[in-house]
Amino acid sequence: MENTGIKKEKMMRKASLIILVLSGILAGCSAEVDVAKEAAPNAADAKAFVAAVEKDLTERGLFEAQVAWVNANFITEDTNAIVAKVDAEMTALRVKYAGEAKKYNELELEPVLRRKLESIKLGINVPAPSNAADNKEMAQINASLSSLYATGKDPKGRNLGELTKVMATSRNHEELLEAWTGWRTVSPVMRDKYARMVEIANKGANELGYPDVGYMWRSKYDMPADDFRAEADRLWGQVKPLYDSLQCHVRAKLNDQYGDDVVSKDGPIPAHLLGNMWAQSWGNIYDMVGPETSDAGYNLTEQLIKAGFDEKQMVKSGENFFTSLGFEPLPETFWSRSLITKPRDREVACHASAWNLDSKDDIRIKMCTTITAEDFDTVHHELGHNFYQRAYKHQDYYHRTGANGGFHEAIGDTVVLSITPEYLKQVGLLDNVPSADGDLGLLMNRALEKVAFLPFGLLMDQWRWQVFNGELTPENYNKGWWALREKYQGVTAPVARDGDAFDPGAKYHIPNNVSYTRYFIAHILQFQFHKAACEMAGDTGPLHRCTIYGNKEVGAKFNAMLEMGASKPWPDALEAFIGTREMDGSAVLEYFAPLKTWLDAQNKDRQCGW
Ligand code: X8Z
Ligand code: ZN
Repeated sequence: MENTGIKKEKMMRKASLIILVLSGILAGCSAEVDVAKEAAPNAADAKAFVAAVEKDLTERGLFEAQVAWVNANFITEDTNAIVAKVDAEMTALRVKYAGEAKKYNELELEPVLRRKLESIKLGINVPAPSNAADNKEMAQINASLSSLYATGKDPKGRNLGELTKVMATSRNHEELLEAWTGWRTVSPVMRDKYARMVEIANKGANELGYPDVGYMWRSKYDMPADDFRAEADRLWGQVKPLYDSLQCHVRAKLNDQYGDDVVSKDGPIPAHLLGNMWAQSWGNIYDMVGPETSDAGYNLTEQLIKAGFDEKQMVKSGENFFTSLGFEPLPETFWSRSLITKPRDREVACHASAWNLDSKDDIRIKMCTTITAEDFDTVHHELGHNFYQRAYKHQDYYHRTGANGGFHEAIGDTVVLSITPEYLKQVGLLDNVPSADGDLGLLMNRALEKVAFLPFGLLMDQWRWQVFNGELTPENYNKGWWALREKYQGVTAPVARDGDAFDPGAKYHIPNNVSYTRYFIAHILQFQFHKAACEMAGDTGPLHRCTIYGNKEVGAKFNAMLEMGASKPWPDALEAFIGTREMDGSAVLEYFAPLKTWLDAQNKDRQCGW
């Protein structure tokens, strides 16, 4: 695993040491003193080290990504074994570099270099200890968890795509419960593996000098880990009153639909009734909870079907939005290499993702697209990742990522906020733009997706932070999970959970170790981006009617932020686009202000809270 650039650098350092020792002897002073002096590395050494690491990881990154791509597109015992082997090798290499980076801890260095040295450690998502056996075991566990999730089936043999459809469309609570509990049969087998992974990864974090893995994840926001926790809480505090109003109204409508035996009037909402497998976004129950007097008058899923859209057209439509902003079209290889339609005859990881394999132009998405409004949004979400990746491709290795994780998740979503009726009419997906009478309906639709998501976006990592710091032990994993679901979302398990249940494992990002606070942050940032973009465009109407479609001037400013990647701390990137350096939930509140007034009027005689 030794890398040639670093080997050369070491040899040169040895040679200069010999020269120095010799010159010391010639000068008649003590060789030991000079050796000690020269052994301490200087800023130039640190710079050369970082450059060599960046070069090496860039070169090896292509193969690592190809292996991961093949596995995710063709899941078998063999590709799981291959991915585990490469993962273990790459983790060992990264851990070795992180250990070497410690040499430069005491040096006074320019901020960019110091930040890159920090990234050498923090860039390891789940670190392993230097001990090879633990590293290998963890890589095998991770490949296995990932594969268990991707290939999971309920007792009737239904996959997640089929169960998702039931959750979205059924209004029969028994059928919903069966799908909900059915999917959760895939995860009990994950629990012990997950617990062992936590143990090994924490050992790895300790070797790198961190108290636990959760602390590492919170350290990726250009501020101390504890400050970031407080920042996330502050943002949640800003938007919580809006969420609470939505939860209260939705609960009352579900109570009307299903009755007191299924949904109480004052407790948490059973998790199987919200139109989504994880109750994380609720757009699919609009028909039951939307304002009766203010319907936007269209259903995007129906419009897409009516227009005869196929999977590729869904993606083409997303590309067209980005090119309208002045971005270059996707390369030909995007179309020949992406996975857009679920294959019939092999196991793939259907959870949508966006890739850049060579850190240049080999951008691709992988998703089992359905012709639904939900996936129309997801297509734009994924392309946001790809256009970001391509915009920052000229940056150095450690800067080829989002300003923070939340930025990466917010780019495509910002475009989604521009999918307005006015836009849909322009691209031929809608005949008539609804009048202002439909505004509450439009806002409710958006709130069911975006506001409902906020507490879920936060609690996923609240759970993991407690798991990684040892507050939650494996016997309490599931109890702790439901305590957080109830606390933040006001959502409860629809049936008592078995002792062996491991419900967090039934959500993609847990078995795949994808940190999740990024999505919470993105759901704040995208409204800040949208508001600023609409101001730049000179749009003076309500935010939910503003679209930046076709606006090349806004596109150029957006691109300027994207091109920066992570080359500067995120407040600089934010300032470059919107002129302020703070994350702020008030853009969310402004966007939904008319809906909040309406919700509070609806809730006037209801007992809110849970
Ligand atoms: O995982 C995703 C994307 C890929 S980064 C499809 N999202 C989160 C989820 O599905 O749970 C997007 C929204 C939240
Ligand atoms: Zn994403």
